[in-house]
Amino acid sequence: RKTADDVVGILCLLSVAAALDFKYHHTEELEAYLKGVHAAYPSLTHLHSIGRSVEGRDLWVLALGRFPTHHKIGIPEFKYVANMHGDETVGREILLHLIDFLVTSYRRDPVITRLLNNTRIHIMPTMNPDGFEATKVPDCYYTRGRYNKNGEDLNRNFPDAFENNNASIQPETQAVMNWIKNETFVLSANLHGGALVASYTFDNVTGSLKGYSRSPDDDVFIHLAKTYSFNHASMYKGMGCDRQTFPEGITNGYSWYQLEGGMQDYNYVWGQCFEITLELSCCKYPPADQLEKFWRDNKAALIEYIKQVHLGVKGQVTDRNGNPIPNVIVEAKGRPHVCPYRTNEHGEYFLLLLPGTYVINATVPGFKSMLKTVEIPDNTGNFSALKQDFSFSEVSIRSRAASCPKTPLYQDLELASAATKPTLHILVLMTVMLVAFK
Ligand SMILES: *[C@@H]1O[C@H](CO)[C@@H](O)[C@H](O)[C@H]1NC(C)=O
Ligand SMILES: *[C@@H]1O[C@H](CO)[C@@H](O)[C@H](O)[C@H]1NC(C)=O
Ligand SMILES: *[C@@H]1O[C@H](CO)[C@@H](O)[C@H](O)[C@H]1NC(C)=O
Ligand SMILES: *[C@@H]1O[C@H](CO)[C@@H](O)[C@H](O)[C@H]1NC(C)=O
Ligand SMILES: *[C@@H]1O[C@H](CO)[C@@H](O)[C@H](O)[C@H]1NC(C)=O
Ligand SMILES: CC(=O)N[C@H]1CO[C@H](CO)[C@@H](O)[C@@H]1O
Ligand SMILES: [Zn+2]
Repeated sequence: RKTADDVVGILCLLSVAAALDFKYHHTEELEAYLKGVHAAYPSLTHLHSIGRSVEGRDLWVLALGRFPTHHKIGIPEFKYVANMHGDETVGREILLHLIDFLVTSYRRDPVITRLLNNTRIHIMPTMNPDGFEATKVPDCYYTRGRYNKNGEDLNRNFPDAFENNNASIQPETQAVMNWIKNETFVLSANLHGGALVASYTFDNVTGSLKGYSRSPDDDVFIHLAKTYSFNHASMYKGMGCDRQTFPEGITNGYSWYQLEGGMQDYNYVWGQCFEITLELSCCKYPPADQLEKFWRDNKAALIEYIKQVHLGVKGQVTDRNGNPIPNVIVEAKGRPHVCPYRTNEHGEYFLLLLPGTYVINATVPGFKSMLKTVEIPDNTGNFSALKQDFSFSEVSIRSRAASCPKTPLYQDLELASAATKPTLHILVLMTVMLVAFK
């Protein structure tokens, strides 16, 4: 059943597809492409800038989904961010091809249709447009274009959970921090180049831990990283680059090398969002004639990874009258986050968990916790996490907003005394876990 709209859509689609060849898209071409996609698919996409770079370039985000302009209760938010290091360019281009693939597959491919009907996908092709434009001579190894215009490494620029990060927060970083605060992101990946591996949190540690910096959700992170590496054409083989090897194509961030102020730890600790870092090419800025192969090698992995946003359990916390309660602490027993995960303004929570039996604990401080045992199936293929709502028997109860400081949480632990900090036992537990798994 073809309507006039469809025909117009297809014509636009052809022109958009024709415009997207395998080459590098500089700022103007990138903007033209994103605007063209939005014009061709106005009800499936939402294009907005979340801020500006030091040199005033827009930080574009294209949101895709059945409800692209706003959050819908029960629909998880997913994001991909690329080109944070301006001279690492593969992610920037393959995200444009991912956009093309998603919009052209909607209502044609049943899996992509269900994915877009049940997920809101945010795509930021470049977080460092100034660094990209500053890279005049493509180089496989390293150029000044890695940094933003102020010479700051954006992946060392976020507040750090372990160490006071003294770097001054850059406009690009601040924009992403505001964006993370604005949306209930559940899952994310940060696309880099210069290696071939999927790396997961933590990147830093407290104390002098050797070898591995384990988060309470280590099993989930390993699953997420493997989902990418095993759906990639070769990452899972673990060959890496330059004789560097990574078994199964994954690594704990800290095991590989320690860094402070990275975006993935920030997402996990303060953003309630599980993020991994994907290193997609040995050569940071490869010739354009290799881009088609990079897209082919990553396409299935990019899609399978998005589906993982439907792992685990989600639901709403309400009072006796059915009114949602924001800021309720909802965590799986035995997996305390250093800064406890809380419900959003709609009283929603999302917890990424592998299949198994868990006790979910919903707590409004000052009230009795509600505990529910859930059996989580392997349901990512259903495009919905298990649903488990909580209804408190009181009315009009309030939970105060999270008071997670931007100062290093783990350092606080070392400095403060147990008597002065109410949240300290969680921190202690966390640290004990970190040390115990050493
Ligand atoms: C996706 O959503 C559209 C719009 O509501 C609907 O027409 C279509 O049936 C849905 N498709 C699937 C596979 O869920
Ligand atoms: C950061 O600043 C704090 C306070 O000014 C100082 O104590 C600390 O040593 C600094 N850290 C680094 C890594 O420079
Ligand atoms: C935050 O959300 C509001 C309301 O949807 C929107 O107007 C604003 O642009 C968003 N800001 C960012 C940084 O995403
Ligand atoms: C439930 O969570 C709250 C807040 O994090 C905590 O104080 C309480 O001990 C937890 N209850 C159980 C049984 O784990
Ligand atoms: C997927 O959804 C169908 C229909 O709602 C349900 O019967 C099935 O058990 C679900 N499968 C999983 C693995 O959750
Ligand atoms: C507490 C701790 O180990 N912090 C480290 C975080 O990473 C920075 C940068 O590598 C180190 O200087 C810190 O010691
Ligand atoms: Zn990088």
